[in-house]
This record gives sequence, C-alpha cells and structure tokens, in this order.
Amino acid sequence: MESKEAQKLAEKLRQEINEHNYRYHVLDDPQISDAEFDDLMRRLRQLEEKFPEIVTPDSPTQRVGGQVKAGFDTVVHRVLMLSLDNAENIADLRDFTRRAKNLAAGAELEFVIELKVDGLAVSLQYERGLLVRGATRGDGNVGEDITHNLRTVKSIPLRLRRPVTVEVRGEVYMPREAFLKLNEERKRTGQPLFANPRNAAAGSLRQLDPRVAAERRLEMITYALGYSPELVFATHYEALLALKDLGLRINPYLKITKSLDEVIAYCESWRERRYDLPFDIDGLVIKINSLELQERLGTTAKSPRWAIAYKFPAEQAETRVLGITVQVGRIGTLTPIAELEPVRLAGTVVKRASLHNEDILLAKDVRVGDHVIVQKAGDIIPEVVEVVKSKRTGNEEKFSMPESCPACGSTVRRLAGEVALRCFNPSCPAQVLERIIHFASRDAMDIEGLGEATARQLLEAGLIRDAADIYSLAGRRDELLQLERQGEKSVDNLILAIEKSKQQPLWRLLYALGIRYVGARTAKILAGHFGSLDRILAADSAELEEVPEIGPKIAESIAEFAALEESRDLLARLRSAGLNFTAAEKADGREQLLRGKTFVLTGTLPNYTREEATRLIEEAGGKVTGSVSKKTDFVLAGEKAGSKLEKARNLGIPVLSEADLLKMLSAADNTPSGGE
Ligand code: 3B8
Repeated sequence: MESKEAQKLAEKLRQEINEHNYRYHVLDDPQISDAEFDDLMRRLRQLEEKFPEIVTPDSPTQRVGGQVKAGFDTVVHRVLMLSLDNAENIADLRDFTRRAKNLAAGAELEFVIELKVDGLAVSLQYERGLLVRGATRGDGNVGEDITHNLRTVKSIPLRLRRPVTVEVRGEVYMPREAFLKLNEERKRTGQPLFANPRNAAAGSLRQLDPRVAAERRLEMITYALGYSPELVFATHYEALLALKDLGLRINPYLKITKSLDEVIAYCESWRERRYDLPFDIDGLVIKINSLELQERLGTTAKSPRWAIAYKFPAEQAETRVLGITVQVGRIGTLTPIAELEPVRLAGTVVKRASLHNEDILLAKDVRVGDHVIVQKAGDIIPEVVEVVKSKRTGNEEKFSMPESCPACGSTVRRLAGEVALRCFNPSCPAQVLERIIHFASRDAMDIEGLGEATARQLLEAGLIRDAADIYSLAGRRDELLQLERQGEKSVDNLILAIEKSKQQPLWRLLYALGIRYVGARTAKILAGHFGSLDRILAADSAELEEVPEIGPKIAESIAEFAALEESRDLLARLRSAGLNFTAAEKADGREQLLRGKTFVLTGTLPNYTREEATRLIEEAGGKVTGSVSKKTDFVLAGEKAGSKLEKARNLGIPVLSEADLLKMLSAADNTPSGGE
C-alpha cells in the first residue's frame, strides 16, 4: 500500500472510530462490541505504525502524547470562569428565584436543572473543531494548561463533529467504581490512598506525565459554553443540545420546568437517589434557561446571578474515638485506625475510620477519647473529618505512632520522601498474612475459600509460612481437617481451588507476588511484553523502561524483588508446584480471545517455533491457514518474512509481531475495555 492510500484508509478508520466513540460516550447507545471497537483501533494503530507520516494529532491513537511536561503553563480565560453561589436550603432557593423574577420584570421564568457533578471544572478550547487547549478553572481568571492530561479522557473528543471554534466548560470526574478500584490497587501496591473520587480526579489531572491520567478512568460532562462567538442560541437548553451534537457529553439528567415547586421536588428527589448514580454529585444546579435573561441578570464578582447550586450536605455523624490501633500492610506500611463507637452513617454502621498516616493524624490532632465528626469520603470510606475540640475534657490521650512494629517488634522507619512508616522485616507475621491474602485474592490467583480468616488459621496452625506453601496443602488433608470450622467439604473445595489456581495466567501470578507498584494492569503489560516470569525478572531497568507505561519506580521495585534471596526461594517452589511461568499457557480454556480469527504465519519468530505459535493461536480459538487472502485477519510475521507479508500489506491486513500476539493473548485477558 502506498502512503496516499494508507492515509485514506486511516482517515476512514478514524471517522468510524470517532462515530462509535460518539455513540458510546455521548449517545450511550453503542452499536458495536468492545472487541470490534478494539479491533478498529488496532487496525488504525498498525496502519499508522507502518506509515508514521500519516499520523495526525487528532487521531484517536494519539491521546497520550510522548512527552512529560516540565511544569504547567498558564491559560488566561477569555471569559471569566466563575463558580456557583450556594443555596443551603429551600428558603435560599426561593430567594434566588424571587430576585431573578424581579430583574426579569414580570417575564415568566424557566429553569433548567442539572446534577452537580463533584469533580473539577475545566475549559476546553476547540479551533476549527480540533482540541487545542484544556485548562483548569484556577482562580477564574487564570488557570493551568492541562491539555496533555485532558486529551487522555475518552469522553473528550479530540475533534468535534463540525469544524467550529468554540470554548466549552464542564466537569471532569472519576466514576465511583473506578475510584474504588484505583484505591484498591494503590493499597495493594503500597501507595497512599485518595480520600475521595474528586481528589483522585484532581490528582490525575495534576500529573506532568500524561500516562498516569491515561491509566485512570476519567469522564467529562459538559455544562456550558465559554467564549464562543460563532455559536448563538436563545436558551441554555438549546446550547446544551448543540454541544451534544458537536460530540460532547452533556448531563444525563436534565429537567426543564417553570414551576418552583417542581424545581424543589426534583432536587429533593435526588437526595437519596444520588447513591444509585455511578458518580458522586454534591447537589443540583438550577439555571435560568433564557440566555437573554441570563445576560440581563449578569454576575457578581464571583458568581452568576442566573444560576445557583442547591447542595446536599455531606453525610456526617458525630461519634467518639475509643482507641487508635495500627495496621500493618502487605509491604509493611503502618496505618493508624480510629476505633469508633458505632454510628450510623449514609446507610451503614461505621466502627472504624482510617487516619491515613502519621502526618494526617498529627494535623487533625485526633486523641483517644475525642469526639469526632466522621464522614464517608465519596460516601464510601469513612474518615475522620475533624475533632470536636469544644467537647474535650482534658482526659483525652494523645497518640503517637509506635517505634516498633506492632506485629513483629522490629524497628519501623520512614523512607525519605514517603509519608508512611514501614516495618522492614520481610517475615513480619502481619506482612506475611497480608501477602498471602493478596496472593489468593480474586484479582490475583483467585483461590476461593482462602480469604483472611482461613489464611490466618493456616498461618497460626503452622501449615503455611508463605504463598508457596499453599501448594503443599493437598498433601496435608488430615491436618487441614483438624482445623476449626473446616469440614470435609470445605477442605476438599479448598484443595480443588488451589489446584485450579495453578492454571492461572502469568499476569495473575506476577500480580499475586505483590511486588510494589506492580498492579494488575502493569502485570498484564509485563506478561504480554516479556512472555515469561524469568524474562521479566531478568530484564534490566533499561529493558523494563522501554515497555510502554513502565517507569523507573516500577523497574526499581522489580529489581529489588528479583535480587532478594527470599524471592528466589519462593519462585523456585512455586515453579516446582507447576504454576504458569509463561504467558503461553491459556489458563482455563474458557477464554477464546482469538475465536474466529484467521492467522497466517510467515518468517522466523524470535522465541517461538511455527508449531508453538500455531498451538498458541489455536488454543485461543484462532485458526492458522497457509495463504493470505481477504479472509485473513492477521499475519504473524518474524524475520525474513517474504511475499506473504507483502501481500498482507497490499490487502491492508494487520501484521503482528510475536510480541503483539503475546500481548493480545495475555494483556487482553480480563482487561476491562470500554469504548475508546
Ligand atoms: C456558571 C454556570 C459556574 C457553573 C455553571 O455539574 C458558573 O454551571 C458551574 F459560573 O460551576 N459541577 C454544572 C456544574 C457546575 C457548574 C455549572 N453546571 N452542572 C457541575
């Protein structure tokens, strides 16, 4: 294929991808499966790899730019980015409408009500349809340029559906589920947790390296036009529909009404329903629909007079701190926990709340016996907001973090640049327990029946000392039966689940090892890239950092793990237990990642023979044929590939390397994929 032709094909693919993206993110009505979508992306990526000259900055493959920023530039907003005034209650709401009515000189008011998404306000500038700049609100006059991060947000189009020049405003947020997953992952990889989805979104957009934001699931809802002389409308509602038509996602729950009673009823109807939404809202926004009237009402120094936020108070409760305990995590991180007098909060009873770390504990000055206000951050994880100092009697006891590990007694230290104290004894029983729980957990080796309680039992009974010992339990059935609460059935089920876990794919094993910073996603990338655990652990930092998304922190952590005597011993025993040390084995035949796909092999592959590669493809449900035709889905090409490769290129059939194939086989494994 020639460059010209490739360019045409690429443009066609991009349009197709953009259209599906629009259907997925804006219309919420996808027409193709995620796999089909991924396939379109893959074809475009491959085409662009072969013809780098045809890549355009707005191509859907170009969301993550190559460069890490040195700092943030400033952006001056052409129209001030104001924030909303708050209505605390219904009386405030009535005041707002009364004032508007007076200024409207008798005209009938119409209101648009939107959910108030709890995220970060951003501005997007499009020039002739292309996204050229994205910025934070900042002080309303000057914000920070975060274009590199906003480009990674899949619901932000890089190209609008029409070539208009327009600035739009909206809220970037992290869906609650993505936040919980992210925190779970951070906990497992020993990184500090985010207090709520809003902080997680803010932290993601504050990064200099766009690869961080690209890994986080962020979304945007557009709620207003900014500087946009080309677009003129009569009402806010029409403006929103036009934005939607341009390819921007708008608020999914809009209500238009002229009745104040309906405004109030609608707002109140969300007070409880809000917990059913997939994202956090902190209230609703009521706006005057007529843009002419908006203009007449104008603004105060800080806020428009034509809109108001009706805020729900964060659900908080007061209770007492009965004690402060310290938890030791998998990599030895010490976390102070407030043990609370049980209290009802947002639908559940709260007994404990995280105090996060020593710095936060000291800043909040929480003492045993204190009355405290607790709140569910993102309405999910309880945290101590503040101490009710007025209720102090003087009998409260200050707490200081221990100098030695509460589980093993070894001295704890704070590493330079880290907030957390850590226990560095690798055989600390608390760490060993957490490591085993992690190893067996659902996202890792997924050993059903081996949760916290059983892990504790096994350790205490001396039946296991580390994760590898799990695989010798089959030979100790009698001893297992001696344990409390373990009958024939549960013991046999456990042994079966352990046996089954031996077939887990490489990435799960890698993740299960609990290497710091190696989360599930990183494990999938590494497994797909290197194909075997030995190769991953033998790789030097340069080789590791060559892999997309792998940085020096991860590389260093892997090297540290690989160098430990304990690690080598553990791995040797896991290997002889028969676990999957290569990405080649497809664990549980259920996953037919290449079902219905036809491959043609050509040339010599770096690591696999033709027979081995064929087996890999066939085990994943694919078919290998001898000659390239229009029906061929992929050509797998190695060194000295000949005419088949040329034919594939002529027909526009994607050409894969061995590494690409391994990536398809293991990185796709369980990777959640939404539309782009
Ligand atoms: C004017 C209108 C600020 C906002 C606005 O979901 C203004 O409209 C604003 F000066 O901050 N978080 C929304 C949301 C936020 C704002 C808004 N509409 N739906 C939100």
